[in-house]
Amino acid sequence: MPHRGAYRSLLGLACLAGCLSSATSSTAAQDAPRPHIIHIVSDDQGWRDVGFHGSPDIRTPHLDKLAATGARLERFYVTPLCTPTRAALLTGRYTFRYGLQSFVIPASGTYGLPTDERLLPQALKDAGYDTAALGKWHVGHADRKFWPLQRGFDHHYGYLASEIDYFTHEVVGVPDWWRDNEPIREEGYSTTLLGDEAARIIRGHDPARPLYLYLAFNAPHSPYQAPREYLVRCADIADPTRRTYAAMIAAMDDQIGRVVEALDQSGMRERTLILFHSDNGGLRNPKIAGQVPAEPVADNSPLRGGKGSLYEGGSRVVALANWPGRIGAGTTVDGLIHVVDLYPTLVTLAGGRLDGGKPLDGMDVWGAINRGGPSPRTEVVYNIEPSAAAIRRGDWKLVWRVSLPSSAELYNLADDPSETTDLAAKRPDEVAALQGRVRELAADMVPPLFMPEAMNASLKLPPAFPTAREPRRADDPAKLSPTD
Ligand SMILES: [Ca+2]
Repeated sequence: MPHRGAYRSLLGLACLAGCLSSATSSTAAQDAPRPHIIHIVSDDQGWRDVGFHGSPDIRTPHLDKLAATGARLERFYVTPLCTPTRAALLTGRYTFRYGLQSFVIPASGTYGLPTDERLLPQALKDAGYDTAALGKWHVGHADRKFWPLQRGFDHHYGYLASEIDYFTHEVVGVPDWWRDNEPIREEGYSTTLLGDEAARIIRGHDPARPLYLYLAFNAPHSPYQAPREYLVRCADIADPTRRTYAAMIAAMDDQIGRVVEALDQSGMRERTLILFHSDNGGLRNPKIAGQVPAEPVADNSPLRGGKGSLYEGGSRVVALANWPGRIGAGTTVDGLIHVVDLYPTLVTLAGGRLDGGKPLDGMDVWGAINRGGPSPRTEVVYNIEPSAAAIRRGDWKLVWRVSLPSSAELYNLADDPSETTDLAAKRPDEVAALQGRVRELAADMVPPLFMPEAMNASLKLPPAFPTAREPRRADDPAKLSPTD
């Protein structure tokens, strides 16, 4: 492991390079008008579960059109789970720096994204943007200090915890549907309600004021539920769960179409950057489906693994960017982008300041997005937690499980994007170099907030006996039954 001082020198050089890159991009950004930003996030959508990635049965005409008239971000990385990706998106910083690297905040969880982190909406608001968050939050719900209106959003409509029923808007039987800090009861399918709200906000917005609209759909996360009209539309899909999953994506795609239509009608379209990406890969492991058990029907092919996994299928997700006249139609961006990059990229586009918070892991990647040029990013941290880590530098990727029995796998993603051939035994030098880098980063790791709370909660749960029944009195003759 390099000396800590040497690491800090390297870090300084990296920061300098980042600042220079940022300055160049800032100049480019100053030539552009400050855009409205519509930031759409889907939940657990598979890599191939979109028309423009060649899905044989999922139809997404509105997303396909945005991709065809904008840029496909083909190496866009997030983290493998909901809470960490949303935290990384909001902070521009890797999650191991503030304790959200392990699992998600469960429905019973009382912790949240630490309030000393400066969030993207705060930076955009300081730059003069109106800000609204619709849909899923999932970075803290047990205390109002974690809620969207307390973290930089002018408006919030949607839900706060982990996973809701699409029709009742309940999580584990408890209502979780809110408007601006107040609980509300509404009829309707959540995907449609979120589209309604997004269109309403856009149509009522003064185009002269820049808008940041964060639209986080719960689709197509479990539970698998869709309105009948969409199930009928997907009737050609034989597997009933896959059919419902496809219907959920179709419903979301329709709402994205309505958002674009509202932008067109309000005269905002030409000055609007639309971003779309999933928060993690599609579900392939039913053990991490959430509150409601779900069959894995998502398709991440040709990527390995899925949600919760350190393989590419967990973190390399479907993504696009669209801004008429600013992003060339049909652009394919192959440069590395991580969701932490959105903070500095968007704040710079907005003419905001990056120096109001803690040191960012994100880099300004606008030059890669709008011109399909090279990305300044050469390294991707998939995750670093006490029991496992994965990191990519250039084309080399390490998947390192440190809990016993430990293992280290090495892949060359240029030659082997599906991670079929472990080269660790053949390239011990690459393994050692990547392990060294993980150790450097892990020196700054904050313990996961999930662990002590999960331990505490599980110790307080009642015992799990096979059946519940009234104990017999000690003098009950039946107690003596030899067959009992
Ligand atoms: Ca998710």
